[in-house]
Parts: sequence; C-alpha cells; structure tokens
Amino acid sequence: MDNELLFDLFRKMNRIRRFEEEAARLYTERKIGGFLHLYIGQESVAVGAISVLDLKKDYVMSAYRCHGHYIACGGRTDLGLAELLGKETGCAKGRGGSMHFFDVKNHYFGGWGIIGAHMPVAAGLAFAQKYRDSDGVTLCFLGDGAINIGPFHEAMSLAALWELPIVFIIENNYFAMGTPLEKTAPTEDLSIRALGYPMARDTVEDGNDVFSVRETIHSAVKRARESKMPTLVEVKTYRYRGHSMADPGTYRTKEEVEAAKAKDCIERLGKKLETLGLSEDRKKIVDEVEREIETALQFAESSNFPAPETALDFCLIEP
Ligand SMILES: Cc1ncc(C[n+]2csc(CCOP(=O)(O)OP(=O)(O)O)c2C)c(N)n1
Repeated sequence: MDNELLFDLFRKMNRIRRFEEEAARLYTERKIGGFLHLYIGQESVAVGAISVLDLKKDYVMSAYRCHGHYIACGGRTDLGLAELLGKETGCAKGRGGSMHFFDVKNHYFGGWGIIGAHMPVAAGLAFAQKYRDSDGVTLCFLGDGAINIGPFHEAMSLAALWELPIVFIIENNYFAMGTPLEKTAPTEDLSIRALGYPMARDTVEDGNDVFSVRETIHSAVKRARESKMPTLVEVKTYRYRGHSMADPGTYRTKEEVEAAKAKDCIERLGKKLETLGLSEDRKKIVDEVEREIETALQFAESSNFPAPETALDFCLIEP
C-alpha cells in the first residue's frame, strides 16, 4: 500500500474525530439547534469503505449519524461546521443541520433522519446508475437498528430483483438508541438477512481495522460494478458517545466503553504509521488537521444566518 493512501486514510479519520469533538463543544455552548449524533469511534467504517470508491461515478447515502460519511466523501469541514451552526454557508445552506448534510459535488446524497427511509432512495440511485449504463455503484450505510424496519426489506428486495449495483453496509455499533441489539435481533450474524432475497453477503469482524473494511467493501463494490450483484455487509464497530448529546448512556457500563476505546481505530492506524517509520508524517497530519479545524471554526462562527425572507427558498412547492 502506498504512503499517500495511508496518509489520506489517517487524515480523513482524524478530520472526522476533530470535527466532531468541536461539534460536541459547540453543542454544550448551545450554539447548535436540534439533535447532534456523534460518529466518534466508527471513523474507520466510513473512511475505509468510501476509500475504495471512484466518486466521479459512485454515490454514497447514509442515515443521520452522517458527518463522517460527508467528510469521507471529501466534504469540507468549514461548510460542515457552518451547517451545524445553521449558517447560510453550510453544506445544506443551514437548513439541514446535523442529520441532513448533503454534498452533491462529492456525490454524497445525505444525511437522512428517518430510520431505513433512505434505503429505497439509495436503491433508486443505483437503479439510475444501471439504467444510464454509468458503471457507478451506490454505497448505502445504515445502523443495526434499521434491519427490522419495512423499507430495509423493500430496498433489499428491489436491489436483488433488479440486480442493482448497490452495497448496503450495516454499521453494527450494538445499540439502537438505548436498546441493545440482542433485544431486537434473533441472530448475531446480521448479514444473514441477505439470504432471503437473495444477494451476496459478508461480515467485517474487526471494523476498527480500516484495512479489513477496505478489503471487504472493495470486493463488494467490484461485484456490484462488474456483475450487478448487490451485497449486504455487516461491519462490527462501536460508538463511544451516547446515542445523541442528550443521552447519558446508562444502558452500558463505563468499562465496556473503555474497552472499546482501547481498540481505537485512529490510534491503531497511527501506530502503524510509527512502525513504518512515518512518525513525522503522523505528527504533520495531526497538526494540519488541527489548523484546518481552527480555520473552519472561524469561518462557521463568522458566517451569517440565512436571511428570514429566504426561509421558503428550496421548498419543493413555490408559495
Ligand atoms: C422510522 C423511525 N423510527 C424511530 C426513529 C427514532 N430513532 C432515531 S435514531 C433511532 C435508533 C437507530 O439506531 P441505529 O439504526 O442502530 O443507528 P445508530 O444510532 O446506531 O447509528 C431511532 C429508533 C426514527 N428516526 N425513525
């Protein structure tokens, strides 16, 4: 693997982590309206998976815990922080907020708040790719909490029936809000849901290893691109923070969270850089990201809120 790729993976994972740490701070300062769901701990999933795409032709869609996917697609941190603050310069012009990041230029199609609802829409993107013979593939990220909801099955069924170039990635962080997976799923193997349609399936046991994520998603994307065969992939991961900033997380022990943090995906890649004799580069990237986030914060804080008279702009129906 070439160094540039290693640096890119490390930079993006750091960028997401630092972006979200600042988001948490802004939220406690009451500068962010609405909900804030953090992706901290799961960075290797979005970064590893999206790193195998060709975003000139491929598409990405995710649920509401979406800052990581936006940044992994190349979304700018200044426009992301501005969005969190509801500013007109935000990536969704300050109208989406935390759950509805959007970045058409980088082929990131949101940021969706209703569980599972984005999945048939993602199947629609993949349908368009096939219909237009574009050779593109769609990656659709979802949480483990989405696997029992109707649109999950509708999207899987259409994807299999129409042989769509799509990869569904379940980010299994073991909790849907405060409900542990064992109370909602009758199996420990979530990819087994693929059997009923049918489509290919795979599992990444160690989602903290960005290279394992890359390898599995690479095969799935290749299968989708070359054979129009969809895949359902389960990636095992863990979120460090509560479901949202309002969640004190009383449904799990401190020890469990600490044990997960000890296997941190960013620290792990950082150590790999060290063993390869790239400590200086590691430090340089960390510093660069720090400066980028500082500048992004200044940009976001100094941007304007949208003017009141533009409140109805971008609505589907003109008044
Ligand atoms: C249809 C629907 N029902 C309920 C909710 C409320 N809700 C918000 S997040 C969430 C849990 C989702 O968990 P999961 O899909 O595992 O995602 P994670 O939070 O782990 O990223 C629920 C039930 C919702 N947004 N949409």
